[in-house]
Amino acid sequence: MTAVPTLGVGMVGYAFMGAAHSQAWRSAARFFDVPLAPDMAVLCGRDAAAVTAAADKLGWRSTETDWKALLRRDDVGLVDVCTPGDTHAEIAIAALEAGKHVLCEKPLANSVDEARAMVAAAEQARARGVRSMVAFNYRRVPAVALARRLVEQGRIGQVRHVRASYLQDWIVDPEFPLVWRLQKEKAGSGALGDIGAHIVDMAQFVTGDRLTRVSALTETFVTERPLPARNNDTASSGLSASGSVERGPVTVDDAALFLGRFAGGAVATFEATRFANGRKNAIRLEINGSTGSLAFDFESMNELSFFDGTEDPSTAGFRRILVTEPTHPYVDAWWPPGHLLGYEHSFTHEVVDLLRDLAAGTDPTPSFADGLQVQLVLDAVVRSAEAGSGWQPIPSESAQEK
Ligand code: SOE
Repeated sequence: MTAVPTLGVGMVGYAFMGAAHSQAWRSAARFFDVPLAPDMAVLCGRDAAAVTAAADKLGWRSTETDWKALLRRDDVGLVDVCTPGDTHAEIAIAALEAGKHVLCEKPLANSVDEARAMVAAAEQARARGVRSMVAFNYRRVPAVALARRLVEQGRIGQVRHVRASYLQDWIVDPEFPLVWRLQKEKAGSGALGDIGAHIVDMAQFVTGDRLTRVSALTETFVTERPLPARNNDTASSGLSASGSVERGPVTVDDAALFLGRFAGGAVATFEATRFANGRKNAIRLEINGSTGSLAFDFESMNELSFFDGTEDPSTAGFRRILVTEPTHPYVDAWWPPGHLLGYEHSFTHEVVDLLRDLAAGTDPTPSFADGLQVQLVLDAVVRSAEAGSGWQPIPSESAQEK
C-alpha cells in the first residue's frame, strides 16, 4: 500500500452500527486505493470497561468515556457518530464547530428542527473545508448503485411507479423489552425513522427525484412492553424490587405505510414495519418506468432484476443481472465475477467514497441537506398519520441531490 496521509477517526458508540463502521474503517484501505488512510484512533463509550473491550475487539487504538474529549484530540480529524438518534445533533454540531469532519448514522436526527440545525452547522463548516455525510449505507450496495446508474442512463425511461418496502419482525414478541429503539425520546420514531428512512433515501437516490407529498398511516400493535434490565438496553427484561417485571409504554410506531408523489410525476408506495412475521431484514425496491423496470431484493443483494420493454416481446422479460462484474459499482476492488458481497461491504464503500471526497475537497453524499430532506418526509408522514392520513406537503428546504 503506497504511503498516503492518514485521517484520524474517533467513533462514538460501538453497538451494531459501531461494529459495521469499524469493519469499514478496518477494510477500506486494504481493498481500495484511498487517498487518505483511516487511523482508528479512538472509540468512545460511557462505560470504561465495556468500551475498552469493544476497542480491543473492533480494532481501535485508544478509548474515551466522554465524546467531548474527541473534539480536543489532535489525532482525530473525523468524528463518526454511531449513537442513538437523540445525540446525533449535539455531537455532530460540536464536532463540526471543532473543525472535525463528521460521518453521522441515519436517520440524521430525531426531528426536523435538529436536522435543520445540523445542516446549518454543516454549511458553516463546509466554508472552512470541514465536510459531513449521513450514512445511508444501502445506496452503496452495488446493485442499488447500478440501479441508479441505469435510471440515470434512461434505460427504463420516465419513472412512473416506485414501490418500496422494508420488513422486519424482531419485536413481534410482546414480551420483547422496551429497548431504546421503542422510545420516542431516544429514537425519534419507530419503524418509520429506523427503516422507513432507508427506503425513502433509496427511492430518492435511485430515481434522482424528490418526494413532494405523502399520505400515511402508522400503527403501534403492542403499546407497552417490559422494561429492559437496568444495566443495559438489550433484550433482557428488568425486574422491580418486588421481582415483578416492570412495564413501560411504547411511544413509537411499529409500522408506517404511506403513498407518495415525486416532483417528476411518479407515484409511490412505501411500507416499513417491524411486524412482518418471518421477514428479518427484507428490503425490496421496484421502479417501473415508461420503457422498462428495475427490481432489487436485499435478500438477493448481489442481483438486480431488469426488464427492458424495448426488446422484442417474444424474448423480453425480467432478466437477473448478477452484479459482480468489475464494471459494476465498487465490485472491482473485491473479488472476481460471481463471488458475492455482503451487508458489511456497503459500509466500506461508504467510507471509501467519504475518504475520496475529503481528499479531493468535494462534498460527500448523502449530505446533511439530503438527510434533512428525508427527515422532512418522515415528519410529513407523522403529520399525515396524525391528521387522518390526508395528503401532507414536503417543503423543499434542502439542496437538490447532486
Ligand atoms: C434495525 O432496524 C437496523 O439495525 C437499522 O437500524 C439499520 O439501519 C439497518 O441497516 C438494519 O436494521
